[in-house]
Amino acid sequence: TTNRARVVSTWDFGVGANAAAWRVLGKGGSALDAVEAGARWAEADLCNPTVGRCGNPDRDGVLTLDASIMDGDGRCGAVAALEDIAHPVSVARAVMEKTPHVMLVGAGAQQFAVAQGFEKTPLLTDQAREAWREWLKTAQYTPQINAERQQRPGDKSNHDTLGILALDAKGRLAGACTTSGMAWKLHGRVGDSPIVGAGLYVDNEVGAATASGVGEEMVRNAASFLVVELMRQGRSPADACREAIERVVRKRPEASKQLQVCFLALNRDGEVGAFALHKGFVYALHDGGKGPHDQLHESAS
Ligand code: SD4
Repeated sequence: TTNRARVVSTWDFGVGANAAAWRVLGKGGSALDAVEAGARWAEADLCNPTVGRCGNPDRDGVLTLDASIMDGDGRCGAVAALEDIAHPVSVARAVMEKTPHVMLVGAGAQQFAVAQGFEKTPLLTDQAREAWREWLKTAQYTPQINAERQQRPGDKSNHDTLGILALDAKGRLAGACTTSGMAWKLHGRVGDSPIVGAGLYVDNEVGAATASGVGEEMVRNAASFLVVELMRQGRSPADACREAIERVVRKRPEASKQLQVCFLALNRDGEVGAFALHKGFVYALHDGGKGPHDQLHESAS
């Protein structure tokens, strides 16, 4: 039924991503088209230091992008360490739909994108280059726990990823994740966002999950897969996210004091839940008018 259709996205910029996704979902479009539209909005229309164009570069001054997309039927595609292509989520979708593979990286991903008609264009902004030059003065890699509200100039934020999950009128789920990764990362570093099961996982039988924060922890714990599997065992989305956070802490109690990890989940009934290691994570929900539009929710932590 239509009244279950909804979309949820990480962080406050999720409001804009949800609005873009709803232009698809509200007309009866598919969850897959909706999450791609939402992620494309974050990659292009938004000038944010952590997603798409305007993203902060790695420590060599190179902007590299990671993205994934997954349909509830198990199809998925991803790109990692992609340079100079404005819409990594759409390249990820092309990997899913036009190749026998699920992931392309670096130069090969770019070569594939260009062959598919994506334009090669420099994405590093003057602001991001300036932020990098500032960073070089100390060259210290210290992820900030709550980076999301800090804005340039003097921005210290080095993470914030758009994770977006949708349920459409036909009861199908899909998700996407797109990011420039951790600012000042080593050149070649890949985070969780393009790793299916870590930064994103979707299964029509159960639900969908995505993550934001220090991606190494999500990879270590196959975290988005874990959240979906916990829901499969009967946990609510909120409980599943909380239990996955507990797993992260148990594995690395000391490190967990210094880094942020956030999970967002949506089950096949349209129930939404989130949990973060530290205070400060917010997500946006758009359900097309039954509830509050584009409301930002403070996650439990
Ligand atoms: C990464 N998870 O590359 C991403 C960064 C992020 O909120 O989510 N920031 O590790």
